[in-house]
Amino acid sequence: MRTQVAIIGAGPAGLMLGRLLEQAGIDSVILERKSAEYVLSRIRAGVLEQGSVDMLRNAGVGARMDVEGIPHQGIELSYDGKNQRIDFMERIGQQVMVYGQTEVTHDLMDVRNASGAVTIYEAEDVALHDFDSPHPRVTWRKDGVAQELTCDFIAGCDGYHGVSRASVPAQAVKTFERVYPFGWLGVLVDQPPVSDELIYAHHERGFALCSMRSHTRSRYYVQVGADEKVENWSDERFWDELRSRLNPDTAEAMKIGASIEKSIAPLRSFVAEPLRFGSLFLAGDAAHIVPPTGAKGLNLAMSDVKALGAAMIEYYGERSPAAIDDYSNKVLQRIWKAERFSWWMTSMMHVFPESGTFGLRIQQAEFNYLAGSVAAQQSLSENYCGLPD
Ligand code: FAS
Ligand code: PHB
Repeated sequence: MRTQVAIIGAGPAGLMLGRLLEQAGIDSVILERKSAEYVLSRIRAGVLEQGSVDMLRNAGVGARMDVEGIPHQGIELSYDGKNQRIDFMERIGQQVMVYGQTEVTHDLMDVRNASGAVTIYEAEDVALHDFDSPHPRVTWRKDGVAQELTCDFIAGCDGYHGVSRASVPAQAVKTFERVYPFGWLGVLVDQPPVSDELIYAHHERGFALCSMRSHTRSRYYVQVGADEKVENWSDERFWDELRSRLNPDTAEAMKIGASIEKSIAPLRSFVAEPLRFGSLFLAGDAAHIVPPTGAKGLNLAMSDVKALGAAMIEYYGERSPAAIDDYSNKVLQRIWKAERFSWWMTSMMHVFPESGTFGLRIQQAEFNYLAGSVAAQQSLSENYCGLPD
């Protein structure tokens, strides 16, 4: 097989990149190790920055989001029972869109299927070859039959545990990582959200988040130990723990029910540098990971492929390598700013037992400064709603 761009991974990064290239008449093949059903079964992000909303609309994939998505003009922070609303619209005149990653992925899959572009699901043992040359190759097995794809570029959109970054010689890539001593236990439930907006809560028992997917489906999280196991958490235990971390009125108003999904996500901050290795480019979670506190993960993946897609379109259109040569430096600027914000929000809102009483006072001071400062609320707002590209 032959294509212009081989894309590894059919998550939001790979699918959006494929769409941007297809709109420019550039051929791509996506290789995904799981089935489409499995990819859609993973419950991930819930909040889209305006930049991601614009990308979906410009890619002709925004119609369902514009009907089912819920614009949000602020969030609620709850700190040991004290509430503080951050009004994005009042502070910076912007908003975000609540529309689940599952739906984004579904919409991107549908438009790719309709275009006839090739996506190979359940591709086994994907391997990257000769990306240090202008003639890279990808091999895999499908139904036991060995396959090969030759291409001009490989886009590694295969997430943190993917094969792309792992294929780069260790001495060629520098990694930066912080692993947090806790994870997020998340529950999806078909009950109306407890609040019109997201509630990020700090409590001495741990962080909690009240989010949603629609007016009838909610998404809730509690901070749990890094070694916690989901099988230790009955629905009843989860609801009791969640409500114990929220202010009494919110806890009282919460509508609980049987979980339709329950999982624990580990939290880490991670960046690989650089993000280009000859004909191989890394984008999305293959390149970086942020703790979900700042709702940046999916949005960073989108901004990565916006830059990578534009660079590849420039290369094929003008035969200019300028933008592909600048890709890594360009996106790393924005990646590190999102890493900073996600680390900052995680540091303020979670319980870090090892930080002691001094650490707790610093967290309280951080929140009190935020509650009393328009400038601080503007800063949180512009980071949460999305910094400029
Ligand atoms: P993805 O991981 O989504 O997609 C990579 C794809 O590559 C997958 O489909 C995978 O199967 C495939 N792949 C992997 N290895 C392969 C191989 N060898 N060959 C072929 N294909 C391969 N972000 C938020 O903003 N908010 C959240 O609440 C949030 N919650 C999260 C919870 C969890 C458990 C995880 C893991 C992440 C969460 N994230 C969240 C971040 C998440 O949304 C990512 O940022 C987003 O999925 C990034 O998209 P991709 O880069 O496309 O990577
Ligand atoms: C979610 O709805 O899954 C969600 C929302 C905001 C976050 C993290 C997760 O910061």
